[in-house]
Amino acid sequence: MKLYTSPGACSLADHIALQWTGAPYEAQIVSRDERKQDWYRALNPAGAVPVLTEGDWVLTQNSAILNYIVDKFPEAKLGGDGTPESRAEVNRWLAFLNADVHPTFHALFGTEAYLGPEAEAKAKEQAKRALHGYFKRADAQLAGKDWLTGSRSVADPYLFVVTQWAKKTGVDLAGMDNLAAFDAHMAADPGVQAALKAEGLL
Ligand SMILES: N[C@@H](CCC(=O)N[C@@H](CS)C(=O)NCC(=O)O)C(=O)O
Repeated sequence: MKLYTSPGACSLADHIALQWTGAPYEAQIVSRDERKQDWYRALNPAGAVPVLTEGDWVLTQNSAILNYIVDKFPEAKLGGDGTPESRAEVNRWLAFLNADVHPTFHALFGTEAYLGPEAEAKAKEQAKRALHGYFKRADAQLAGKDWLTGSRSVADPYLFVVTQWAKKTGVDLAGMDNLAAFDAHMAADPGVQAALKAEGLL
């Protein structure tokens, strides 16, 4: 199994999840330039990470890859506590992270520069406001918990990744003490540290 990842991108979530499984895998770091090349576009026409391959089989889309890791390595228990309800909770938070939180960062990563400086600044401001609300929801969910859904799951590394983006882009996380505690214990986790090291981030 091989994961294509770029340093600190959403694919870091898959990288951490693979570390947590304890199973053998290969991680290939791909640069922005490499993602534009034909060989990479053949794997993912979108030119995006993550991509996961198993022999000739190619899987894209972060939530699909994270769910595949859950199903492929059931002994790692990264998809809830075994009940359909807890699995649904993991998927609820994955959807929140992948469909709500992640795309809201686009404005902060400069994808709206085509709008011109004034509209872009407004888009950034609006994105920061929306993200503040999203992170407050995650902070409330983490009250009294070490992990988003109570037990360690594939949603946790995704939250960790977007929290790093929030810190870098100046999203207001003040007073979100549960999120800060989560961020600190994730940063101290050996699997997280191994993935960060492999991506040249530690
Ligand atoms: N819907 C895709 C989005 C993936 C995505 O946004 N990947 C970013 C990194 S976090 C990327 O590779 N962007 C480069 C690009 O799209 O050219 C998924 O969930 O996997």
